[in-house]
Amino acid sequence: MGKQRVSYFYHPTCPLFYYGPSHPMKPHRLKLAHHLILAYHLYPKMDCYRCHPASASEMAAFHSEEYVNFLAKISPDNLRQYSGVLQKFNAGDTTDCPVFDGLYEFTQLYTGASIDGAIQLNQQQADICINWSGGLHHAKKSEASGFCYINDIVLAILELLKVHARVLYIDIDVHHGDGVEEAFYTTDRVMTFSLHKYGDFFPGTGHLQDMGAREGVGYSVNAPLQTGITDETYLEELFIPVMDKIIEVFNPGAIVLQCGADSLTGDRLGCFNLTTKGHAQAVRHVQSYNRPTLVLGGGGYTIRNVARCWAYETAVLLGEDIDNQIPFNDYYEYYAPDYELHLKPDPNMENANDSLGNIRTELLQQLCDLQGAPSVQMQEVPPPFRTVDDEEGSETTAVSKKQSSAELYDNVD
Ligand code: V1D
Ligand code: CA
Repeated sequence: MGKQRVSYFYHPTCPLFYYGPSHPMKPHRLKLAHHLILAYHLYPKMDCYRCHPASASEMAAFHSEEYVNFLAKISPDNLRQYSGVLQKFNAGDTTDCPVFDGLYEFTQLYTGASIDGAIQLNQQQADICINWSGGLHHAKKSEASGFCYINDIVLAILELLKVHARVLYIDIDVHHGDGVEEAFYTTDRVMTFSLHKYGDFFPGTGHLQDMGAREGVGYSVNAPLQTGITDETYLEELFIPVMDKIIEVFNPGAIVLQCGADSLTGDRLGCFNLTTKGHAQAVRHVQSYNRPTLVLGGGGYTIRNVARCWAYETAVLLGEDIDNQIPFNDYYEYYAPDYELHLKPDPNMENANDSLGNIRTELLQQLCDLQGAPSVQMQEVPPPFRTVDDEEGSETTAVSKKQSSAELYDNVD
């Protein structure tokens, strides 16, 4: 496989938003990751862009107008006037989704970057697009959920579907990718594959038997896992065999990979025992299929490890070897005491996954059953027709600004 062209989307304002002092979601982690990427000299090896802010009408391709208007208007200063709708839209201090200063602008930036990435893939300007600020997989059509407000993933997949007959979504965040699954539950044009902790864990969905409905039966793939899963079990017993079968039977034209880093060992909210190398091996394996791929962030609450993970995965996607010693950068002290890139598994954590063979067998059977279904067109089919409306819509409005190397040096924030 030759080197793939990688585009990287980063907006310097995105890390500045603040969910609040006791909230585990810290957009500041994006700045740590970006500074590691700069310090490892990865930026000259990719095309770097500042995204456009997504507009309300772009968001309304999936979300209800009423919900988008609410997000655009709500602020910490006018919260009291909105007490009724706050509950309806699951936002505010009593929920996981606080209303903080600049909330709407934050959603515009992380969403704009995912849409820009999808457009670049559609136009074959890049083979891989990276947006570590995206991947907010819990947001619903008219509801915030689990720290997520706008579902940038659903919007990016809708963009990819303008060109590709089938899109595969993969979710390695420790939480179930419920918002994306729900959005495409009844279609055979999007397959969703989520691996997640299941049982007494947010959001509570993602049972092995949840396979899709109507046209979409068999196209939702769920791997419910238990605490303490290790690299070897995750990859060899489940991720690789199931992924290989998905590619064989579904043959997607494009892939969206959500790389939530809360599946790493030592995460503040997560409970898996994956290392940076194991997490990145999943990314490398997806890359080996050589399809246009949008790579997104997601959860991740031990922020020094999130930065380690996403910087390393950027290097992996670029085909670059990087040193285990963290290079000096503005946030060097975060990486004390070892100042190393890679995480070691926790030797004291028990791996409670003893029936992965059964889960693997059931999922492989679910995928085999798709091969037998007479109505399914798995061969390469021409992409659906693009309408004039499509051409006039997102493609002309969504423009990301390419960053020169000099700008990146001068303005690393
Ligand atoms: F610990 C907290 C402190 C303050 C505010 C929220 C939390 C917290 C931790 N875990 N909230 C959660 C999860 N919510 C519940 C609630 C109890 N029920 C009423 C709901 O257990 C939400 C976890 C969200 C995970 C988000 C994500 O990592 O999947 C993500 N992916 O992309 C972006 C975020
Ligand atoms: Ca997941």
